[in-house]
Amino acid sequence: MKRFITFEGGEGSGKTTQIKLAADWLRERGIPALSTAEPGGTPLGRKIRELLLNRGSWTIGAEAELLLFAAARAQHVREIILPALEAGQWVLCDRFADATLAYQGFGRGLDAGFIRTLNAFSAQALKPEMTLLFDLPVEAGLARAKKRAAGGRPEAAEDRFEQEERAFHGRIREGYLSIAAAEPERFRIIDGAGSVETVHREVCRCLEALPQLPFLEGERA
Ligand code: Z5A
Repeated sequence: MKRFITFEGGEGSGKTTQIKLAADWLRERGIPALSTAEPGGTPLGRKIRELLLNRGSWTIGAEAELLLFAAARAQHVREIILPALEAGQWVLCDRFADATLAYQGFGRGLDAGFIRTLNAFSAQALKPEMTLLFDLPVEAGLARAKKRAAGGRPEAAEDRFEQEERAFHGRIREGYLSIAAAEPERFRIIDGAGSVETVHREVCRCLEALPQLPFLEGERA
């Protein structure tokens, strides 16, 4: 069975922290897990990421932004995700197609129908088996991101998305919750406000609940 699990949420919701812990947790149980992220994951994706997060000075319109995320995803799916799934690895992905609907659809106001079509095209119709949505009030997420940016490392400086107004981030949060409500069988909504350990335990519970986990048989015995 192919295991493709995505981690989604607004700014500072803790996805990146949790995906690393989840991948380690799986590997400790003998499950080959690949952890990857969008935009990025491939050399082309990393170039596109630099353009998109743009801590420089050029302008990117909403339409160009959408197409750049789609291009990064198309390469990521072809070069990394599908081969890993074919090789029997579990793939954990930090953001995927739902992010495009949340950010470019709900956030930027681009047409949701077109985004869904473009998402299916760029992902070769691949859909996650399960999506963990880390939900956190906007202010709390932005405060975490600001604290990280204040750390002084250039790569942690605020990016184009973090510099957006609060209302933009509010639309993203509501957008994610409505995408999740439309597909309750795929989504698990996790309260991102708890401690790293509490949230990790919740993630493990979601992974353990997946059917036919070989390691669970051993742990229960
Ligand atoms: N984007 C898009 O518009 N369309 C698309 O199709 C795709 C993406 C795929 C990518 O930015 C941007 O691209 C993203 C959406 C857009 N922008 N935004 N916003 P990115 O990859 O650089 O960043 P990100 O995906 O937004 O992640 P993030 O800002 O790094 O946040 P995170 O992954 O959710 O959280 P984190 O890195 O795990 O934690 C953030 C900080 O909080 C960090 O200092 C942690 O130590 C701390 N943290 C984490 N968990 C906790 C808990 N539980 N308590 C306290 N502190 C915590």
